[in-house]
Amino acid sequence: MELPVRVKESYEVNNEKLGRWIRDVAEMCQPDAIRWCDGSPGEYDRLMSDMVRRGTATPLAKRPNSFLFRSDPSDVARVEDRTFISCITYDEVGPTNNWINCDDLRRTMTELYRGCMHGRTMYVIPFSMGPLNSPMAKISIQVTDSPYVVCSMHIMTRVSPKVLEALGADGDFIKCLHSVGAPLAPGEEDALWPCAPIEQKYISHFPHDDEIWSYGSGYGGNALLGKKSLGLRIASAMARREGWMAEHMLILELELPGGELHYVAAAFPSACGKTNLAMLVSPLEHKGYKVRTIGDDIAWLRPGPDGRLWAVNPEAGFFGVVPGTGPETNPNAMATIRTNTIFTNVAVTRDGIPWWEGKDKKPPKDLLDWQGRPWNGTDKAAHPNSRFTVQARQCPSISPKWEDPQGVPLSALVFGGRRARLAPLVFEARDWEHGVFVAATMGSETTAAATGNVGVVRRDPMAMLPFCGYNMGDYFGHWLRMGQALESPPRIFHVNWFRQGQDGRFLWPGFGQNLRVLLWMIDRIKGKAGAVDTPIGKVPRPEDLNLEGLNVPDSDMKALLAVDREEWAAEVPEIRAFFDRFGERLPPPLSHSLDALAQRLGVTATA
Ligand code: OXD
Ligand code: MN
Repeated sequence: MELPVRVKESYEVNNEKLGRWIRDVAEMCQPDAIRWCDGSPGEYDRLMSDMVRRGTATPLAKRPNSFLFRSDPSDVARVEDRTFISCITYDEVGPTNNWINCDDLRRTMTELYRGCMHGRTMYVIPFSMGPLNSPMAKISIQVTDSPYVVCSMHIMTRVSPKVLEALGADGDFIKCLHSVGAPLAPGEEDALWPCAPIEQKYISHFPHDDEIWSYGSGYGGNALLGKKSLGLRIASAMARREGWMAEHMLILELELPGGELHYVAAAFPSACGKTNLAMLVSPLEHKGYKVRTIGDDIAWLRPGPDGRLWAVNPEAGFFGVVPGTGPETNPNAMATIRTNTIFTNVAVTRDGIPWWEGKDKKPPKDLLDWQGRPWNGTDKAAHPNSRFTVQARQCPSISPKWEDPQGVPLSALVFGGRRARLAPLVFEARDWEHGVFVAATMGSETTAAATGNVGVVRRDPMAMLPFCGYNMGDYFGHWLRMGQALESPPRIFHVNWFRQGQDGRFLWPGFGQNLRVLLWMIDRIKGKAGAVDTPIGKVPRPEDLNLEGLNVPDSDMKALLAVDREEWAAEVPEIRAFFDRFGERLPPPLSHSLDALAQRLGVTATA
């Protein structure tokens, strides 16, 4: 069939599958125009100027080339309830994912997509996750009707005509289809943040087809499909097929005095400090301990020919939570977002200075809140899930290795949650299998990164609960198998920066001081640091940590490292109940690890 508008604009599309897909999508969505994106600064500037003219974007003062966007109040976070992994059978996606049979879901969404781009331009974005010259790179095409998404994809991924060259005439690509789901009638004025009502929002993944269909939201992980949808959900399913892993992890580089380098990847649930840890400023820099950033959210891991696990950051930018980012908590992030940054849902002064809780001690006068209303001084001025979008290369702590096509070899994997009680500051798993058990059973209090209740403890295995593209029972099995494929696997640790005293005070200063915990890990790996064996794993004594110059009272240190048998015993039936949800898909070694934990704690392992 003939297209309603020209498909080819700036370059030839000689990949037949791509041409056909774009034609089919255009026929279904019926945009007024189609534009192929080239990822150039000129394209970014043109789209941004257009959004400023229409009032969607506001230029910020004193921050060159930076803009404020305000989303619709109904569209402020990932919508986990409306996120689907769609295969033929429920068993393939398992109990922790939302499932709809793929044919049914495609039928429902096709009806929504029909004519959904009326009055809008359809942008075609060729992008790569991972440096294009990396063996880990994945080529993808996102179609979207949101210019905000195009600009964000410029920052977060590698958008370039070179991607089409790499695709060639018959290469395969991951299909990412996105629409804000708000067609315009002729002459109808557009909303400042068009989106669809919640019951029409769908973030759907078809792992068998390497395809994503997102409808109705323009925000973050719902709409920037390279990130959670491709980088984690589709990638995790591909990784299982291909023998690698896609994980919700930051990657950092740790330099020791004398220049020895170690790489650490760490998985924490959303809004639990991955960006802060990745950009940590070393309090022991004068002693030669430095930290540099490789990535802050996603790690693609594969066994290297040397038997170690190698990590690549597939993203090109940071989509970070703004509140809580300040000169003390994360000076590197503050420096990163001084220019060329998109801010979404922060507060702003009347003269255009952005503001958020945690930026500085006192809010300025005359503040407009994230919805543009005069701030009432009581509610949050910035939305708790307000975000910055900025290129990684702007980060002062970025490592020269961050775009290495081979990635970096990992010394340690770290898992952690937000737990007011229970989990000590740090402990080490006995071996890979026990580490997989520790990671599979980690719990964390929920945050504002997803819609729903905040502060409720939920099991979030490997921080992947919302991001695993297949049955998590099988995912645990894949983790166990990967360990067997590694001759020198990274050591596995668990941390909790958020433990509180009886008085509700955080016991650990966190942020830069987390370096001391990383140093203990490296010393453990080198056989240089002590630890006590406890039922949950190996825990340092205060004297095993480098606490030089740090002012944490002895009683707090003791409380931070305490393992309370009764509290842990209470976890056992909860873990058992969680495991039971996977039925026969639960790998037996995990069940055995639970039995062994119960035995060490002196309790029985039944629910
Ligand atoms: C994110 C998230 O945006 O985890 O990184 O929600
Ligand atoms: Mn994340």
